[in-house]
Amino acid sequence: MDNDCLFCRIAAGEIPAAVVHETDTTLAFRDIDPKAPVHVLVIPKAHHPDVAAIATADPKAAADLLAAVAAVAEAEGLLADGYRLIFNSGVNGGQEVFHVHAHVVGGKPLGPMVA
Ligand code: DGP
Repeated sequence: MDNDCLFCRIAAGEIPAAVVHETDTTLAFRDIDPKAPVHVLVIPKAHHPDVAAIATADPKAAADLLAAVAAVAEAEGLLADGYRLIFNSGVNGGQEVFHVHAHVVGGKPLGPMVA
């Protein structure tokens, strides 16, 4: 755990969050500033800064993360109409919290992807 990392502290229960799904290795909670009716962040409990880092360091943790995304999408009722999965990566990607997280966004038509 990185004590200076916001999402490590949420994973440790030190900072409250609206948790919607949890496994031994992952945690999913609602984004504090939702951009759609459903906006859930899915994180590994272990600290990895971004998606490339987790894929390289621990492929099983990356697979667990995607399995948790699928479970959240099903639990939030997103499978029928679809949703968007976003990994903002690095400064140019708009990443603000450097603990890898998947944004699961849906509950309304999102239209085409824009950069
Ligand atoms: P990103 O730009 O991809 O690093 O997204 C970070 C997201 O984290 C952003 O959508 C807002 C969310 N966020 C920031 N601080 C908190 C917090 O304390 N609690 C929760 N639930 N979400 C947070």
